[in-house]
Amino acid sequence: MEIIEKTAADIKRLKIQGATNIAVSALTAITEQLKVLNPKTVQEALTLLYKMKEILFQSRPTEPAMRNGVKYILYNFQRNIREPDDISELISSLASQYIKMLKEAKTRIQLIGAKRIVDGMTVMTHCHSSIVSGIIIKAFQDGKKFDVVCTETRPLYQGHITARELTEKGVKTTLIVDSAMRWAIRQKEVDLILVGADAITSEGVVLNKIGTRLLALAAEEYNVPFYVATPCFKFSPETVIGNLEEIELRDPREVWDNPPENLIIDNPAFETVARKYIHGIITELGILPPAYLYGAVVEKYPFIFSD
Ligand code: RUB
Repeated sequence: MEIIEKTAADIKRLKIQGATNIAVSALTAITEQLKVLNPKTVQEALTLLYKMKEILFQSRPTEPAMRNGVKYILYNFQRNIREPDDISELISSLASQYIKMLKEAKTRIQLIGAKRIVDGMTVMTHCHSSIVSGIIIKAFQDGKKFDVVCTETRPLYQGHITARELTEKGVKTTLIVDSAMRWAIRQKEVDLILVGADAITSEGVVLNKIGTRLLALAAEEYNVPFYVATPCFKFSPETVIGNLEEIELRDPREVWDNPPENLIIDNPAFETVARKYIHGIITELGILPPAYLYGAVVEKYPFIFSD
């Protein structure tokens, strides 16, 4: 399981970060690993898939886009009743289908989201979301003139990825420390906030990088529209039956590698944003009110609810 273990380790230490990148990398790793292991029977392939699932799911707990991708493979593979000629090839094509769905969703979200950015605006974001960066870059390439504010995102500075991606494309971008979030909304006269998502619950609650709820609260104070941009594949079906989406607690050494003895350091990766703070979720199915998302997922993606 060398390829899977390496990918899981890269996800855990954030060499691969962001829910979409994590899902794509995990499914690519499954394909590559199966090519090496080359299972000869359906049963053998299923045993390997379950083992890979276990390793990948342990890498980062708050990642339904990855979990739903593995589910997509298992759901469709188990419904393929004929013994396939080439098992690895079949699984590889299922992984590619899910990656394609993710990429098409991303393109559609960029088109929809970019329309919400108009000339003269200041747009703010937090952390690094490939979907949000995509929306901003699309609006910029459409010729819109606007400014962006992004947070640095302690402790691992994913905001630097956002800042680099945007400045490299020519977008006028200002970086702030996380605790200047509220200050920036007021002083930079922010008009629109766009954040990504790691998970969406049955109640329309969104989980995203720690600090996102604070940003939503500050947005409410200044009446700034707060939008989440995400494909529906981040829906967490476990939340329908009462389970809470787990919030990953990371290594305290990311916060301080040489702390004084007896100091307790908490390092949560994500937090929840209640739907009352979210003006809309920009998805591949359109801009949805948070409470509507569950119904849309049931209708469009039944595989998400399979065992
Ligand atoms: C990244 C993060 C991103 C979402 C969405 O956290 O919170 O907003 O994952 O990303 P981390 P995307 O850096 O801890 O993975 O829009 O690319 O799916």
